[in-house]
Amino acid sequence: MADTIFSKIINREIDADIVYEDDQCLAFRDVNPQAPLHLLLIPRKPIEKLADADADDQALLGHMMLKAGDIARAEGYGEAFRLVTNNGADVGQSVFHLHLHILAGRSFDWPPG
Ligand code: IU
Repeated sequence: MADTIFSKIINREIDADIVYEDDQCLAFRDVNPQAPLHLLLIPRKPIEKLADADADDQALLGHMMLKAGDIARAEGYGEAFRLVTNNGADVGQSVFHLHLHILAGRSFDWPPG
């Protein structure tokens, strides 16, 4: 997988406002927030998108889902947040390192646009 801006954030080659990290993942504030809370939660492991994860990644993905809730709670939005992952350019993925958008702090439409 090619290096992305997110691998540079993981490697501390560029700055980001990191709000959480552990040995498997980290979360930082999106530079172009779409809601009062807009974080990106990424695995340290370079996986381009969700569909490229495999059975070996089961524990990692479960860990990230649970951490997303923990992080939203720590940010004060534990009862109402949205998780989004764009899987592929056709649905809006622009950075090809798997990431969960954690969004909260306003109402959201359904279905999403
Ligand atoms: P997407 O699902 O791949 O479209 O989301 C990529 C997100 O990464 C998007 O919300 C950008 O604002 C965000 N982002 C960032 O936070 N920092 C960066 O340096 C770059 C993109 I490039």
